[in-house]
Amino acid sequence: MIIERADVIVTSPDRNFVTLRLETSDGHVGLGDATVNGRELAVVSYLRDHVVQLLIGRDASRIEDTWQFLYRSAYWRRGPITMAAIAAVDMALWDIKGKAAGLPVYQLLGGASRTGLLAYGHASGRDNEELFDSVRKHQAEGYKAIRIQAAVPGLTSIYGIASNATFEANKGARYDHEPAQRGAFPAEEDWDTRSYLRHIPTVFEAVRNEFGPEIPLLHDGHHRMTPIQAASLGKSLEPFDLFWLEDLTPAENPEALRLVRQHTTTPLAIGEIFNTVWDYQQIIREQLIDYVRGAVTHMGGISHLKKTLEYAAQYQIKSGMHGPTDISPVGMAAAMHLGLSIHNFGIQEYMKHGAATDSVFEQSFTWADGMLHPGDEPGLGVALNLDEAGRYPYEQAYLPYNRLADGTVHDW
Ligand code: CS2
Ligand code: MG
Repeated sequence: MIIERADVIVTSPDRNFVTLRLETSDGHVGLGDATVNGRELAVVSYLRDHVVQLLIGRDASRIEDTWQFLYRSAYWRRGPITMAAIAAVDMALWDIKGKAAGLPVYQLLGGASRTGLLAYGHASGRDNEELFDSVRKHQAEGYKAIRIQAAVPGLTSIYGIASNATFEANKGARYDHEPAQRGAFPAEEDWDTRSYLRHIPTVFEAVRNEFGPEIPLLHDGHHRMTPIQAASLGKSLEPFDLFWLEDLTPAENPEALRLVRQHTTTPLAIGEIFNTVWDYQQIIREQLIDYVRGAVTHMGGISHLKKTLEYAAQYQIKSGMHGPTDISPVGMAAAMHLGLSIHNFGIQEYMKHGAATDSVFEQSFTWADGMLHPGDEPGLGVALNLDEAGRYPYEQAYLPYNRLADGTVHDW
């Protein structure tokens, strides 16, 4: 099972995706997701210019050895670009191993630990009425757990909220900048943490009054608070029994969560921009979080995220893998196989991809009654339609950024 061919495919059906496609001497094809939202071509270069030639002629069955070789031989370790490139190779090799064995990848990882994966979707609205519509739309699509993001009075545009046109088009199932906005410069939004902290508890109170106590509710703070502000938010949301509060403080200082923990029992999730187990080491050991947000795509692949989650399991910390649409269908499939097999699965984020994306990536996962299942096709269960992929060339796109009222650039 020798790797004979390695191609990096960039396609932009609803958004940009970077996919590594490996072919072996015995005819197996393996796919890996290497998409880093807004910085896609950096990973393309890392793979095409530095990795592909190292793969040709290697034994495709040696997944762990290939991971260690790519990680340790580069000298420059960690970081989103390196770890997404390694992730793509790792995913593609698991895909090939599954195909060679005639088994879905979750069987190679130990088999199913559950019947399906509880998934959450993203509801948003400019006011409570719109937000309720968006929650109802998600419930009608089967979602049993829902992330709640709301506009803040006085702020004209904030991330995660659908504006007029977007809301009308999809009842809040997609928001502005989802997918990232195509163009040569990022859009600018505004931000004010004090207004946000005043407003958000009123939104959760209204949602609980409307939808009752049972539905698991989540919220994302997008790294915008100081530790004491984050502590205050966690405390003020305690009466509304959140499933988790995500990314409250900037990820560079994970020990900031110590202070948040001292003040609130609201469960905490972090790590969608983390790349290795070392980013998590301290906050797992000190039990400063409840959910690991890392994506297979950004955490060095199935092999490395599995190790991270097994370390987390020793501390009763569960998975909450990142799953917005910038995780490609290949990355989502990898998350589903891993999530199905580990003991400490928590929840899976799931934003549906668009029709064009689904035509490029033929998928075999199922979505029923609020639960995902990767299916039983050998490997990851995703096929890349190269003709369709070729119809959607790369287009530059950026996530937005935000400024305070006085013009200061704020945290993402
Ligand atoms: C978000 C993402 O899904 C989430 O929790 O934080 O939408 C995030 O903004 C994008 O994935 C950025 O690439
Ligand atoms: Mg997030």
